Amino acid sequence: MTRALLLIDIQNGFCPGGNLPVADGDAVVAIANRVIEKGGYDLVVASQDWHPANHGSFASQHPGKKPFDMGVLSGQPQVMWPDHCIQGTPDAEFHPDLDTARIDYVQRKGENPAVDSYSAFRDNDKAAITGLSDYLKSKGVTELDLMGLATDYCVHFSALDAVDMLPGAKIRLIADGCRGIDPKGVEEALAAMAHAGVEIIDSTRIGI
Ligand code: VGL
Ligand code: ZN
Repeated sequence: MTRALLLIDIQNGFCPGGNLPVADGDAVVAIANRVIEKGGYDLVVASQDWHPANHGSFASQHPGKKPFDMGVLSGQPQVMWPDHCIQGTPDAEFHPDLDTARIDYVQRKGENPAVDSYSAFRDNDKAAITGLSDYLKSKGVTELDLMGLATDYCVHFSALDAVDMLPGAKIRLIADGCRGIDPKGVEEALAAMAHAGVEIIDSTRIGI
């Protein structure tokens, strides 16, 4: 049994004061640190939203669009986001209080301006994968716990891809270690993850 923890996008950009803040997003940092310390994981991995300044998910790249309008990217409906997590800026850094010393592998994503990548495992159009599934398979990961930001976007699609791309592995969502953008979206995401076979747990179950 090889147990891994996947921390999704615990970055300044998704915390209060960031460019795409998730309400109470910074509340997940203390939970992440406790889970890292007490969880007894063999591996800790983290994803990092890492966009070029001209990323096609940014409303700023689409004349007439405002942040949170709908548009199209790579042939799919796409939320037009405010500019966020631009490579090399403080907005893209991990939250300063996150215990990054324990992170074994960082998966950057969203680098191709022509497609968004909510999932840490592959682009939204599923055409290109990141290195994360190969990395976790090379380590023989049989259990993956995940948590982070945002529940209804990057956590949601990372969890579904984990089920799909790590066949046979047990996937668990640490629900209290996540915060979302839209309450209705969070509810739907939790239902979709549970339906896909993701076990929904509470961080208080970790390390006791
Ligand atoms: C995310 C929207 C755009 C996320 C990333 O981390 O959930 N959401 N980019
Ligand atoms: Zn993004």
